[in-house]
Amino acid sequence: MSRLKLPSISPSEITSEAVWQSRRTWLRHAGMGIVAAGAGSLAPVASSWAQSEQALLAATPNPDYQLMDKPTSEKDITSYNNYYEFGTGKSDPFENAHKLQTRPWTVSVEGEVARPRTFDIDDLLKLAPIEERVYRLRCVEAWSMVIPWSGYSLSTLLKAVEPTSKAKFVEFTTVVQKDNMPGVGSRIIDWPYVEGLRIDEAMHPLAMLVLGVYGKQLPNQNGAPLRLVVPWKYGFKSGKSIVKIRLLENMPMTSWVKIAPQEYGFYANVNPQVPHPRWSQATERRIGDGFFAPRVDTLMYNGYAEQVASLYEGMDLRKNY
Ligand SMILES: Nc1nc2c(c(=O)[nH]1)N[C@H]1C(S)=C(S)[C@@H](COP(=O)(O)O)O[C@H]1N2
Ligand SMILES: [Mo]
Repeated sequence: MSRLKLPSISPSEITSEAVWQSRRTWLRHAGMGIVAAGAGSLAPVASSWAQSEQALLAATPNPDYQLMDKPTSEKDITSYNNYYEFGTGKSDPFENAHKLQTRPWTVSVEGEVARPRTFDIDDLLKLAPIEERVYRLRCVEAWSMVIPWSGYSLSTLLKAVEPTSKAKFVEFTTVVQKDNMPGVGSRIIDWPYVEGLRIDEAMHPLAMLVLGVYGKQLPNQNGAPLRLVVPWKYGFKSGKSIVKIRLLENMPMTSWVKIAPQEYGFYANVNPQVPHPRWSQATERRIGDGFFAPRVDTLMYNGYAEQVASLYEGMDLRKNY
């Protein structure tokens, strides 16, 4: 009888996505009530995308932030991106972001706070335990992904600087490195890319300061070394490679509102009932599902209504889009 021959896989061939998937299986067996997605496939990756060489970032899965949705592959998450500083094509960030300098890196937190402070990225990596949370990401262009982010609530950082009673809004400014960013020569955006939140949105536990993805530090194209992720809003609210956070009394002007205020609002909450002036927001294309896969219904607040709807009680969501 011939012996059963298992394919031997060298450590360099094991994608961290596969490692991540086996950890999910372990979690399920450990009885944490999480349904892991089907076993990670070890399908060969396209030659243009190899296992990324990001440093590992240990993160503990937070059982309060998991999803039944199948996670998007690490390959898709790191090669299909919006990061206009590196070009407007979906593969431009993957192709061009290697030039971004992510060390040394500081984030200045200032404005209406009792204790303004400049944090070094290494301080931010240690400010709170790093959690893994699986969130949906819904781009305003009507595609979406399911992403296992690593980080902690933005509120942890904001509390550390003690917002004053005048702090009603938070402004996020992202990095400009002219020599390293081929996209900033174009005039589409008046760089730097600036985004903002109301203070109660910023303090909501779902709003996340993200330092990693799939158990590794963030790849540059995903916003290294740190970014924001606000899962109930369209993806453009989640600024990448943040260098400055300002707490303000008044609503800040933000990049997309400046470009086209009739198309992009300050709130930008995911809302299938309010179409973009040029396309419907009722459904979305899940990246990785294949070209012929049916579109997915877009959920109110991207599926986070139970957690965030109360923030917008009494607001006209057609006006405050
Ligand atoms: N600095 C900066 N941040 C940005 C963008 C950008 O062009 N520049 N694009 C936004 C948009 S439109 C989306 S959908 C998300 C995409 O994040 P991902 O590429 O990690 O999926 O990043 C957001 N953050
Ligand atoms: Mo987007």
